[in-house]
Amino acid sequence: MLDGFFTESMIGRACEAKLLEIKVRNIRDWATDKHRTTDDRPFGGGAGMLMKCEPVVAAIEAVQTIGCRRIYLTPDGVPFTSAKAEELAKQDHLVLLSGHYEGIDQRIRDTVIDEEISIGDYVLTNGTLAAVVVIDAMARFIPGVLGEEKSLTHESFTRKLLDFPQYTRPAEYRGMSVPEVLLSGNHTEIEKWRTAQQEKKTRQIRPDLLK
Ligand code: 21W
Repeated sequence: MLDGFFTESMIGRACEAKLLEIKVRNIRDWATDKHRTTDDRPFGGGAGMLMKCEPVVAAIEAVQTIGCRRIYLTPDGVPFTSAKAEELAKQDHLVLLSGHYEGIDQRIRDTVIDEEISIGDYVLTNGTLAAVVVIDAMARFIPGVLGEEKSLTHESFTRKLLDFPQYTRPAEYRGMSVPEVLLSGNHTEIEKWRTAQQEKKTRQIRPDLLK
């Protein structure tokens, strides 16, 4: 699931260029019993299974380095933001733990986790995609990962406004014309129009961003 995404996409190219290194680990490799057990039933009852302390703690202790940040992806974590992505991009080494089953034994969090992140208020089936989201958003802040033409200063969430509408050829499609100003060549007017569109769209879709 992870290797596919990390070899394709912009992230794959960043890895080839040695801007980033990603290692995927399977907790099962740290299980010691003959069935390679990683889960067990919750004390106190309840549905589902929890990840056990021993294999998870052993896995993290095997990969951690001095000064690394150990992050658990969990629906009850701190909401992920662009600011967090930028902060994580400055770190030398991140260890991301994705939960499976109904969650993990609290003592894992208490011993080998530095911070907990949620990617939003919806429920996923497991934490794997959440780890991919965090890595993808973080990687864009590593110098060289975005192409030369793309620049972070032109990105919406550094300015806290939504994007303006964009058009390419043809100038007319199914009776819909490209706004006249974009064909005018007047760059001052184009900038003004784009900013006005951003403010209008942000007011409609995300008024919370304007506060
Ligand atoms: C979904 C795990 C539901 C656990 C008492 C305490 C990682 C995620 C996830 C998942 C439960 C993220 C319980 C946004 C997400 C993730 C899988 C339920 C039951 N009872 N960000 N806990 N949404 N999801 N826990 O789902 O692992 S980051």
